[in-house]
Amino acid sequence: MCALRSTRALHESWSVRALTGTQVTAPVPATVPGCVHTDLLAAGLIPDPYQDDNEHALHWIGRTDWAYETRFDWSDEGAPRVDLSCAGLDTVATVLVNGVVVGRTENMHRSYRFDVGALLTAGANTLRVEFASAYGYAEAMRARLGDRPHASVADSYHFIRKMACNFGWDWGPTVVTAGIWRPIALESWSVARLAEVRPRVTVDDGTGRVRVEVEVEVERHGDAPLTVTASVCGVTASAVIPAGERRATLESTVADAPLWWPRGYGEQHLHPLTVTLATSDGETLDSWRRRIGFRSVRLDTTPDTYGTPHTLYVNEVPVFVRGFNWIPDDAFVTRVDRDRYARRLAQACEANANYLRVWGGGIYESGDFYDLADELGLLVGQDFLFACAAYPEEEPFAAEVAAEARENVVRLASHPSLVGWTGNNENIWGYHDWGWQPQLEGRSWGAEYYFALLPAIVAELDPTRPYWPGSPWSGSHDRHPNDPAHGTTHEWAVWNRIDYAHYRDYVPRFASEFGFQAPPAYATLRRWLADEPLAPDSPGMRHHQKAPDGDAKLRRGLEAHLPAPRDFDDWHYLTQLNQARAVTVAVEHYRSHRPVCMGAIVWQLNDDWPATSWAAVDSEERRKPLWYALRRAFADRLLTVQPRDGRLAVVAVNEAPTAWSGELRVVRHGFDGARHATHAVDVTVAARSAVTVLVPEAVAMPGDRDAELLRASLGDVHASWFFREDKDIRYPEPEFTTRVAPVAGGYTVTVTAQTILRDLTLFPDRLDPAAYVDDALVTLLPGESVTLTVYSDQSLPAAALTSHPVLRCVADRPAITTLP
Ligand code: BMA
Repeated sequence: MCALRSTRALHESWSVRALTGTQVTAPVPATVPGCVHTDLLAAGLIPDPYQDDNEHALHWIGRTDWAYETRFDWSDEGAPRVDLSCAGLDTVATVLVNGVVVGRTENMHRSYRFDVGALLTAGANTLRVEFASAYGYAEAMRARLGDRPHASVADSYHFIRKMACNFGWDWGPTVVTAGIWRPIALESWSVARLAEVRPRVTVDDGTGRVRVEVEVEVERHGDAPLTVTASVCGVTASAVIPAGERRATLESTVADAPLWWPRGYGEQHLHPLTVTLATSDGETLDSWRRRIGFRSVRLDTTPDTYGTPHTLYVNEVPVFVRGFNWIPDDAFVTRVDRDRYARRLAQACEANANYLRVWGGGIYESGDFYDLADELGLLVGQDFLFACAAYPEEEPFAAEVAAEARENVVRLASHPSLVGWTGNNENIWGYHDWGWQPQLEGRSWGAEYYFALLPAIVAELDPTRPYWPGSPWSGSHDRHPNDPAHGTTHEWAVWNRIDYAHYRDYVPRFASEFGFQAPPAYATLRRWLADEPLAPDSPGMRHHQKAPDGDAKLRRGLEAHLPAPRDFDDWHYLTQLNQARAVTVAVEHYRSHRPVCMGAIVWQLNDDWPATSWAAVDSEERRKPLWYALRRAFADRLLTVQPRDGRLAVVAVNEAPTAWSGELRVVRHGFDGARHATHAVDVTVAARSAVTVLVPEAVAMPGDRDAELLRASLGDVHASWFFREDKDIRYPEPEFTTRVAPVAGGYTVTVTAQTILRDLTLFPDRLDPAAYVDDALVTLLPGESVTLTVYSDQSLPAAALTSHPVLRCVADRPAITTLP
């Protein structure tokens, strides 16, 4: 028999038409992979859903049934099997080839394969995929299975296996999509194909020997004996799969191969692994190739005197996790291409993060995302896709969840960056604490998934990776699921109810969520909102703030610390500053308590549309001041001033692989720059440890707390501490000189302070939307200077670059205009 294997993408000549409703009456050209919203937008039939409040007027799209259709020519090349392979259908789909139904699907998170050879004809063929309204499906399921509580602003998302945040979230729009969201192709093959390849890497941390086991499963057409071969690092293993059988395990041992390390811990060595399927005559039938990495991973949860740690070990080195929570980078996920993933992951790395948590209301992230994480050494924790709700365990959901979990655990198994699976986001907490139980009246809520099904699947298919039932989860049913002394913790009392100083009230073992909101960059607002003038409560601003009571929480958070904003520009700067301050208080507190605390994952890195949100980088890829603050707070070497037992201490935290030694100087300055008291001590901070130095009273006690600050320095790392809140300080009117010099790619802006300038920040996007700056939130004492580089290819007026509202500091108070 002649061996054939070919793939033909079917991404051309698609159209989409509405099957219900009256808004769209004719077929519209469609992009595949893609979704209906972006197709209607490209056709000029709808306004941009992200602009102003257009979202409201477009809800009908999610309530409409749609049909995607293409025609393609086909010539029979004699392959005994031709499969229609659908890598992702969103979501409730009926697939028809030449008018014949070949399958029905109801899970966006799975792929599907249909044997369509018998239906294809030489010449013209049609492929049609009909999508029923996701709302219609979810609401019917809810009616059948009984309602279940949920904690998000969205509705009915827990009754369909579809990206939850499509239904809206407290940072995202409601855009219930439909479409062919991942590649679709015809795959011709004969004899057999590789249905599943599952590499399992174990490293003997003692000898450094690496064992690569590859589990192979084939799909057959016919019964011939087969040969399967795996090659990695020059080692080849092969096995025969006898007639009638479908599985083989190939084992290789590799000696002296360089390991894969997280960034900051070593190199990211990746090794090609090739698996080939052949007939017994040696004719190749199929092949599979990925780059894998050699590393061990382990979660230490052995009880200690503080409770239950949650410490990640990679290659037996404990890693302090400095991370971001990751949400889909666009509510229309099909727009997120590899370049965009690359830019966003680079922004996480440049902020000195070493970890991304893929949050459970989004997707099992793409191959591109994981390939990039492998290359960058960014560790990834992937949630199973359950968020903030009680989920039904009845059919069809139990079977769908099992199938999607099995598929994605296998799909992602080759990626060394993936270091753990988590059962859900906040569902155990919600069940325990948020009044769900009386509403449920005994109905299922997902416990079987988190405590039985999912751990069993991970143990069976990927026993090398840790599984943790929830984020948060304390490790025991006998404890509160969000008990900070045990396991993972979400800190949301700050932001929702109490001031950010309360981050310091306790030490979590591993903070997997905490965060604070701020508006996106000014240029982002100007692009998406027509509000004239922009105001904190102008219509567009309100529409792009999805958090319940979000604006009041922003205001309350601000009032405790910063002067009252006098106009919109002031509000914008101060809320962004307050976000940076709040989150860095948490990160520095958590890091100062290593190794009791071994993880700080900020909510959230990115946005999925232009919004006031917890993100450090907005939807237009602009970095908020928080991003710059985190670059310092996440740096390997951190100096931080912390209250300790009624006194002040300087904590030097060193996550670098080498010791950090030098003279630690703590100086109490007057705002005029005078040195009132100094404490100097030699310190050595061993690699991956922290040293706490109490500041002597003579230095720590201010003479005039309205006009003094502490500054600590160790080498070129600095920390500062103010004795009062900015709102209570009578800063001198800011005086400074500036020098703007053109340089390749933009300008340098040198600011020399004549009075204290706190948290000096430049916002060049106000002059050129493409412009950005290399640093932010710099505090200068009189006589000190900073040189910032502004990147822009525009001609930016020096006067505008160096004055309000482009150049800001806390004491720079604009003339009063009115703030509604
Ligand atoms: C947690 C997250 C998200 C949410 C965030 C901010 O609940 O898991 O669901 O967006 O807080 O409220």
